[in-house]
Amino acid sequence: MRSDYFRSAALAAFLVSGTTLAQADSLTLYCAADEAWCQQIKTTFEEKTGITVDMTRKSSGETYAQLRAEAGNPKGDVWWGGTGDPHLQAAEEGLTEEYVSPNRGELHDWAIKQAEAAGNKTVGVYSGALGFGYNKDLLAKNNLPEPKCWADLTKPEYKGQIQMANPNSSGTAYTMLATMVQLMGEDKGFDYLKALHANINQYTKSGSAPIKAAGLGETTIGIVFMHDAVTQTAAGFPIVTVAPCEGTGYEIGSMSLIKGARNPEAARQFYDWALTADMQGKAKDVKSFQLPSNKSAAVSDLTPDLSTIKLIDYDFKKYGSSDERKRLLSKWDTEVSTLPQ
Ligand code: S7P
Repeated sequence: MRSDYFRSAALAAFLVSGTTLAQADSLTLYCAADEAWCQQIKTTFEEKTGITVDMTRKSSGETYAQLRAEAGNPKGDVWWGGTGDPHLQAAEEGLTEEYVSPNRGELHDWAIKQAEAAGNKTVGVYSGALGFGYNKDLLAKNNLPEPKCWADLTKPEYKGQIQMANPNSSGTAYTMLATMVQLMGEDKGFDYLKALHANINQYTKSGSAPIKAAGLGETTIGIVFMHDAVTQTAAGFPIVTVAPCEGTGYEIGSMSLIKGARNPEAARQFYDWALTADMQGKAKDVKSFQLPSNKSAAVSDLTPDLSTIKLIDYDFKKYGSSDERKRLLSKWDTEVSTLPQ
């Protein structure tokens, strides 16, 4: 009798709202970090809460494009990880939801600043510096000098030896593009990217793919986040990580709640948990060596020490703005990617 009553009430609510009833026990997660870390997060959250997580791993730029495409009928609940710039762009375009977690006080200032720059529509979950890595065996075999600086990568001896991702799909590669513009000024930065293009053997979709390829001996050098190069060394590949001598940019890997989410309660539960020291401290177990945003999270000895790296004052607000990101990507498409090699 009672259960009949609840069934009819649920049916009436369904008919009135005209929408599918949300299942409180499920969550759709868009994850833009490394596959192993995304899997760990899915499994750990499921075990902890009993909530089933439908997780899709895509690169940062691709995830942003998916949110835009689904804006009229959102399918995801939370976007976790990936570089901060596209999260900021999504916030500006109203694709994500404002939220201040009760756990926010546990975070480093840089993670909170990222949230404030976006009217609390995103938050920093980790950080890491851009750089490159090389396969020391291949370098020796090809009789190449050790590259130490960004400038070295445009030298003719490295022709066909370097891989990076496409900045349209990859947050890592967009960080590279925005870094060169900030480090050298726009004209010189684009001159640099054009000269580098002559040495690139492939633009990959995912940001960490170039250093995985270097580990396997398919390319000598990969332009990636330094922590992604360290992952390959930790996995036993002959990879050396380089912090470029001129200085470099960095990311604030971020997390955002998707506007119009079907499971908003589960999404907030995930969000709060993803800011805890316990959750963030587990990254190193799957060889993800970013710096966690929770001040008390365990940090691996292998995590690159950002205080010893010459970092530029990366302007996240400007380079994560919708107009600037679109402008730079379209300029790269027309002026760099179309050049002959
Ligand atoms: O998990 C490693 C990592 O480098 O991947 C993220 C990256 O943006 C996702 O890959 P794409 O470059 O393909 O977008 C970084 O946030 C993260 O540190």
